[in-house]
Amino acid sequence: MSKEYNHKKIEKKWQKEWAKKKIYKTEEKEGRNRKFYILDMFPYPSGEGLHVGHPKGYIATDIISRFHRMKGFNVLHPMGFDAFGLPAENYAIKNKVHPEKAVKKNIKHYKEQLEEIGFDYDWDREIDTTDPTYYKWTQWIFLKMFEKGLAYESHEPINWCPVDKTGLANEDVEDGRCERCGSPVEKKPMRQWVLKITDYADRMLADLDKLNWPESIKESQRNWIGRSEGAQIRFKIHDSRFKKKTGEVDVFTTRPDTLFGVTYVVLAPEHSMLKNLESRILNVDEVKKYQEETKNKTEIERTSEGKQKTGVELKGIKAINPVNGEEVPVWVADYVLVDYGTGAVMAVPAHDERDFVFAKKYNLPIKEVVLPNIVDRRNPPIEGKKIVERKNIHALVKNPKTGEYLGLRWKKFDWTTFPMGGVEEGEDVVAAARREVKEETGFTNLKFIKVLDGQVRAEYFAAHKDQNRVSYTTAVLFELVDETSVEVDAEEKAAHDTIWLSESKLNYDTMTHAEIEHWHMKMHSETGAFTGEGVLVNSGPFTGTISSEAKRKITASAKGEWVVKYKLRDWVFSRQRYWGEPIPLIHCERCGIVAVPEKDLPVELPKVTSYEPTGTGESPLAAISKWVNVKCPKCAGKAKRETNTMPQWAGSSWYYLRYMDTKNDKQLVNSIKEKYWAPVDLYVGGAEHATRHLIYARFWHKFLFDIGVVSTDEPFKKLQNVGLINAEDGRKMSKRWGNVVNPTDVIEQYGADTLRVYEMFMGPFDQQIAWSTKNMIGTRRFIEKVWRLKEKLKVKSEKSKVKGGETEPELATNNPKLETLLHQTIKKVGEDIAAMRFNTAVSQMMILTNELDKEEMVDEKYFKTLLLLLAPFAPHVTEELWKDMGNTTSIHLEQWPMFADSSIVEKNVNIVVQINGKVRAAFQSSVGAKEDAVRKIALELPETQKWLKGQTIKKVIYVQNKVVNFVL
Ligand code: ANZ
Ligand code: ZN
Repeated sequence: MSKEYNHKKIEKKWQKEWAKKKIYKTEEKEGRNRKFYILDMFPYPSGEGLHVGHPKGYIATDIISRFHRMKGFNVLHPMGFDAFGLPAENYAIKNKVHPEKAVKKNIKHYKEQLEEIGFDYDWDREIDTTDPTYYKWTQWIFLKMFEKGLAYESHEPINWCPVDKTGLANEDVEDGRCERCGSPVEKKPMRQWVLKITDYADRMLADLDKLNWPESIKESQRNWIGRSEGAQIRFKIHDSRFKKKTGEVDVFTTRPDTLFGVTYVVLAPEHSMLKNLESRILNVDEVKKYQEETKNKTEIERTSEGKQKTGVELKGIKAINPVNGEEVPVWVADYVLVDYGTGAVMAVPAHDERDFVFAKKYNLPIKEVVLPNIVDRRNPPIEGKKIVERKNIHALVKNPKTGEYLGLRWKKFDWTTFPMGGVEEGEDVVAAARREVKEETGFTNLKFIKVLDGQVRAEYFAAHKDQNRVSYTTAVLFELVDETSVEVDAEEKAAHDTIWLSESKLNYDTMTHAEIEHWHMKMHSETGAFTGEGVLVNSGPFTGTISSEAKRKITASAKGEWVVKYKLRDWVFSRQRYWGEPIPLIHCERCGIVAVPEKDLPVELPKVTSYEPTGTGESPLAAISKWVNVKCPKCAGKAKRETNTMPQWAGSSWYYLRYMDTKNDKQLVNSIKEKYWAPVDLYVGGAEHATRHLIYARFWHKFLFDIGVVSTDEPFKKLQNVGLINAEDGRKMSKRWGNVVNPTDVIEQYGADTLRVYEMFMGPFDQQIAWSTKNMIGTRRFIEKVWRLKEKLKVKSEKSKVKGGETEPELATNNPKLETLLHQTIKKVGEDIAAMRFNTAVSQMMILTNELDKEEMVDEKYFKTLLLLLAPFAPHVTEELWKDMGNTTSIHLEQWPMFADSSIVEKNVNIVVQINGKVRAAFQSSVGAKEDAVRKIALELPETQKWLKGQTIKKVIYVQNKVVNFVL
């Protein structure tokens, strides 16, 4: 064995050896409680191959997989390729190769790149979603859905990408743009197949609670499913010339408590009712023109915030508010979407932002019916005291020179207030505010700025009057022009002093008014709508009721219905492209739509020479008459195949099941095998799949559960996200920026083990971090140090032999400190792997290595343990050293070391790394670690290196168990 660490020799050799001996071959065993199914999101084999960011997640799962195997688990850790869909097809078109060929080549390249990294995949279980023996089952699932009525044909307008020339699902659209190519999405009516995912909305939402997934992903799914509870309320529609009912329209509202504040009703431009009203709308041409204009707008143009809202009033048409019989105008406006709720809204500009903006633009009335209701926390109402209602003003007078506000400091009470007081009968609020300022402070030269929209209702105990007050307060904003003032009368003077308050003092700690927080927010907000809940005013018999109560009561009174709506839309499932699974249906002239019989699956994608998209709404398959024309399976009459294909997401919606039983041609998965492996114990992948793949897979899985194919109702028990690796320049790695680092190059120069350990050591696993070749070299040094430890092992033991025990060499075993450190390390590395804190596991192994390195000679036991702990991270070098110690079987099939009773294991402490006294990093170390050990680790941390770059350390201050501070 060579003395120098030569990764090139070692790594290739062991990869071959492992493959030859099939040491990672997985089979079901007895005793299911020791199974562990760990899964990576399988890659889309693009033409560009992997960059160093891609394998980060795979390295993590590989470590966990190896760790579980060493702990005695039967591990399933498979890999495959997701190869249907647009990227492969576009690549093929661009490079003028058939997608099938391109995909084969790309998969081969990907697999080579993955193999170089030394993963423990059982390649006998590899899958490829474009393989007919695989997609036979994708088609089979579709047929089952069709059978159960969950796949239906529709002609609704859908999202259409003009560049990719295909229809898209809502999940493929991001901020109104095609998720693939970034073009603005259009609406296009076309024939399509749709999957009824909405039937599963409630279960998909409820079951999120039982998943061990990152909270952020669960929250994205909740928002995507978008459950809203509210009321469906029916408005009668009148032809205003005849005051006669001509129809009715349902609106969906989450705020039926605002029903008395409705000042108009809006229909979406696509609302079906408009057709029926045509003959009665006086300005029908204008309305039709508007509908046409809407069609040409993209989704972003219609809905993005801050966009000008547009609309047209339906002249001659009125809606009747069911709760009070009030007649309100009806508008058509594109800020109302046809496919949400009922496609119509009751507009309440006082309490809804969009309605407010619209009402301001078109001069529609704004009627306030809900007031914020504040119960004064410091002076809450006292039970049993008299309740007195008051109408108040608060005068907010700003001195523009200083930015300060006029206040009163009360003498008898611990109060700080604005000038304030009651509004007299018939007095206008602005006049009342001027009067109070003059009476209380003497100032008379005020410039009126504005009345803050909306009153505030407040409940408090007024100590000076010994009564409970319910006040309705309006705030009036002024600017002080100059200090012109009149004499303040003696009584007022005795009550308070005039003071000036900086804006930072306008809060409930300084001010007595509980309303202040609301004023402060209002002073800086653009809109006037109060969108919160509160207490009802101007609402007939419901005035004084709080929103939460009023919602149900008003719904009942208006004969409305309490309903649940979802934002989730059914899954538009057909693509007008070539490279996808054919949808296994046949259109028969006589029998209609007929399923392809199960025995005829798979319906293979025909080999073609022209596969470019047509853009006509037809798939390229439609042109292949030999393939299209078939006999009807039912009546043997003339029939045609469905020519749309499935979306890219189809094959990945169930692939994790196929790994359990890849070769089965009778069943999607054998149920004994399924029961053995399911569910996936840990799934690792990118957060970008939160509302696409992870939604679709849960939907299909629940369906398969319902029809008895799988035994669990959720596919992935635990999910973990990978933080991206950015390029050294901090940007995303991309061919476009020319900043891509290819793992093949890194492996060639530094080795796969270095790549693996470095990617895990870079920082917390789920966080984004930039690549640094320099830091990676630090990791390589660590591996070299481990390599050199073997010298201490051999040379020393030889020496001791020669010397014949004359002077007993000091063996590390006799070192109790080291003994403790060893057990701490076993414990920590195991716990950290399980919790995916790989970076701290590595730093702990570095500490142990550094300590061992200080010894003159190292007991085999220590070295052996270090190798076992390091094996999941650096499988090649550990295997080589293991063999070198005389072992004949693979280290990867060994048992994970045990640590001694926790009583001898000291606790770890968190060491903070400071640079010039500023905290820059932290890591875990054992209690009582010596300065040089701690300093070494601290210096190797990527964060520290970043801050020290090129500078000299003048001094190191170490506070044991706490801080290491580098002074520059
Ligand atoms: C009256 C109202 C008053 C509303 C108020 C809000 C505040 P979420 O929570 O997202 O479900 N809405 C209903 N259907 C709509 C559609 N097709 N297009 C655009 N907007 C629609 O939102 C429900 C609220 O969004 C509904 O409640 C409705 O406005 C609006 F002070 O009704 B609301
Ligand atoms: Zn037929």
